[in-house]
Amino acid sequence: MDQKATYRTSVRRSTVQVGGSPSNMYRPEYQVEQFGLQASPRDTSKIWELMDSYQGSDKLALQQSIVHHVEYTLARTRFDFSKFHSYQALSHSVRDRLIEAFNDTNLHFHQMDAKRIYYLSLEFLIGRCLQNALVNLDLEEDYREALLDLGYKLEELYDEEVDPALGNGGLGRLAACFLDSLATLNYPSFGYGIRYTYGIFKQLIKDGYQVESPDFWLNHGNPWEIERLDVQYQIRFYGFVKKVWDHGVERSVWEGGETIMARAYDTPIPGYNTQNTIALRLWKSHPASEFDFSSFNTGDYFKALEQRQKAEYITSVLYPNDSTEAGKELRLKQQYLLVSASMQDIVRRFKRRKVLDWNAFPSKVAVQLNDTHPALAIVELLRILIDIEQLDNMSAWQIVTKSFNYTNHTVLPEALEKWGVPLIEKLLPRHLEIIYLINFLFLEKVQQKYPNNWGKLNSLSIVEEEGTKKVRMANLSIVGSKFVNGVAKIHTELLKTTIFKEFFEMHPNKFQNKTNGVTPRRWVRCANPALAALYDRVLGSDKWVLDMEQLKQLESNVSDPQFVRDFQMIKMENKERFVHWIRKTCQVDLNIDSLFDIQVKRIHEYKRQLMNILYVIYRYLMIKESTPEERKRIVPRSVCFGGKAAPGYINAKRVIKLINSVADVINNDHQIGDLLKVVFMPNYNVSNAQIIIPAAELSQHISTAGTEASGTSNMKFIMNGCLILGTLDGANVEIDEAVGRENIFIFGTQVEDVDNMKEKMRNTDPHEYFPQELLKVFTEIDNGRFGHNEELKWIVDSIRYKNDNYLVGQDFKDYIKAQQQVDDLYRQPNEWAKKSIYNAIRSYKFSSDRTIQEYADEIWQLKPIKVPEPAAQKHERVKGIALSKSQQEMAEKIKN
Ligand code: NBG
Repeated sequence: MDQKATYRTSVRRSTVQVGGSPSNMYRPEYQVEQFGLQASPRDTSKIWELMDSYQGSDKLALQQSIVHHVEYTLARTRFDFSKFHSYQALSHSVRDRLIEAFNDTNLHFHQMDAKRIYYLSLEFLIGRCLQNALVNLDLEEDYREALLDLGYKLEELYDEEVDPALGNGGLGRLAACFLDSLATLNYPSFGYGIRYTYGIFKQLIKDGYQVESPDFWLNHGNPWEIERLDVQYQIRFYGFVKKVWDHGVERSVWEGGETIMARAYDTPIPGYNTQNTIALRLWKSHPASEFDFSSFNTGDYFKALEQRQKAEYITSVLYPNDSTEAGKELRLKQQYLLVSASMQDIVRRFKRRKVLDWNAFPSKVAVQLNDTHPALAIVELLRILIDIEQLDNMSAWQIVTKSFNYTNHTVLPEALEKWGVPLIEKLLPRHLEIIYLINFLFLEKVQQKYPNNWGKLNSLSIVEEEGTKKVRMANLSIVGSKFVNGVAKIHTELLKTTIFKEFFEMHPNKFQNKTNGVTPRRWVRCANPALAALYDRVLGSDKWVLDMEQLKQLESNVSDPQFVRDFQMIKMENKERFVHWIRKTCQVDLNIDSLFDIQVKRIHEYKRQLMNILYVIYRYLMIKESTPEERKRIVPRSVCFGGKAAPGYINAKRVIKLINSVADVINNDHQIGDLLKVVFMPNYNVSNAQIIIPAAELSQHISTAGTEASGTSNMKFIMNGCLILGTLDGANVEIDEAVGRENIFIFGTQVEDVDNMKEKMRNTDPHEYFPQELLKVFTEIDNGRFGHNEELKWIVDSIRYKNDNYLVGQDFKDYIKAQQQVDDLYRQPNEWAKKSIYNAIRSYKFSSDRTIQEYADEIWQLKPIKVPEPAAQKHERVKGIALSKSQQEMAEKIKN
């Protein structure tokens, strides 16, 4: 079993070279001249020779490398190192191997003068790195064995890693899945983001309330990043624009204000089963100079230090996307820092080409804007091209609009970014001028197409004129981009028919759909190793990890009772792991035979966690009223919630309180026993998602139709063999198509009826509008059944008087019906298992490999470039592009 998809394992494992010394696998050879670099006056042949092979991967080599780091990196003695130190030493050892592949990749892309895609995002929710790196490098087994001899279990060390949480939710996690697929599919690419000192806050639950505490994830160092002291760019804020005449042309010079530095920190992102290892480059702000000498000389030492701190403050904290971030100067500074440093880096890389031809820029650079947060990159590139590189306005604009693309992730009007003109004018005066220039050029076109149509001009304009003038970042992004995409079919349709209707009418070909996806490496292979092993065994190899469509072959296995039993066993083991974790983190004992029903995602009114908990109350009341005979037929349930509420989002925080209050009552009601349990799992993040998702049997994705752009956890759940209870919203629509209506529980108002239903809700007496089942639940809450707490009443009030904008009341009856179908099916374990399996093996469309392939073909026009694999013989190693025909053949032979 376990035949590997490529020769890689055999190459790595055949490197039996005793000692921590280099293996006998050779690295590709590149010549300095090929880089257009100055040949060094020194003879570098010795250095090349010393660096021409890889580190060994046999057991002894791995052990030696671990203990090497214990002593020389961590400076611990053999008597004095803990589990955490072992994790650190192990990580450094893995990092060494990552860096080899990373350096080879960078050299190779450079040498091939590859077109690259740059993914700009204010958030990257990458989660833990160790296991992912081991799996992608195919070294998990080797390290597991190596560690056993040293007295450590690999899995225990995984738990020592802090979870880098540099994102809020779906948008940041999507960016992380995309990087994994970009590396795996050998696409030349970079992720650019911010190295926040504090990630998303840690969520604690005290007395049922959410309490936020800072996430200082760097407390114990971060072995996965490489600090690039030599990659720094100056970033300017404030100041003024000076106009100068230069050979009869008026030029703008942005001067004065403050400058700081952005410094690069690279995290290597390895592909699966390939040498290709790309960079996630995160920027951290630093003071421009070590000291403000003027204050220093006047004796104001502390003022000088204060300046330093002010600069560092810019990248200190990730904003937890809520209303409080709107209009915040610091947030705008973060956005500008990211885009300015990244665009300077991209331009520098482009200028290293032998011949400088700006028109070639779009054939070498594609930039993807992850939502509008990095939209200023459009303006920044224009500034660089016009003010610094001295291109004329029109040529610069041509280059920019061929290089950028924009992904929209929401249709909720309150989430569309706008920045006040006065703030931009103060912080980025030159950029405001350029925005006006872009708008002028664009509105001229609008005027040509729709003469004197003020309505059109008004809604298409980048600048909103009503009240305080604002810059509409979505409009800027659309105007400055070649392509605009939504993240699921239904979402893209809504973009075209609602919020971006007028843009779509003007430029129909600009709009595309790219349904989201998730990486099967992290979400199946790492999170659910037993399921992965079952696939390997039945399919005869692990090729499915790279080509999820292979899972189609398993359709016929669904009628094989042994296969179904294997699947059930795996689910049971994952449930056990989960029960254990819940006991530890929530002090609740779950009934392993109950249906594990899970809703994990940010808490938001549109996601309707409220509807879920109101149903739980309804179910509780039903159990209480049932006769002993009826009880026997009740399906036991464990309903688990997880997710953070933005600190300023009062209604969301109240929902958390309600869930906890209900849990308190139900879990302590002896009459209920094991029939119903409710848990709120604190601090939902990537690493606990890896425990939660594989254990789920039912997962809820129940947003009001038309509100959830896509959702991505729905994809992770089905990949792990879980049924969905959901509305026809976001990617659920495509999941429904993929798995078949008989394998999913769909309910609720459909998107085309939502407006009518809202209208009906506003025009109907609440006593008629809300079904009896729900009114009964309201009464229990009002009466203090879950505590005499005003806030619980306010939650009910938030929807009770014609404010039910997310249609909880409208959909409740249908939801109860769907829940009954869930129970009916769960009473037939075999049927349940089969349907779960169909979900898993029909989930292939939702691999982020498929998504990235579509972006590459249809948006970026990007070709994969595979980094040469290690060569077994010195003379066989790949010599970059200078390869002769016979060498190429040789290289091919090694590959096959
Ligand atoms: C979120 C949507 C999700 C979607 C992710 C990733 C934002 C602004 N949007 O539905 O709410 O799955 O983006 O596309 O975070």
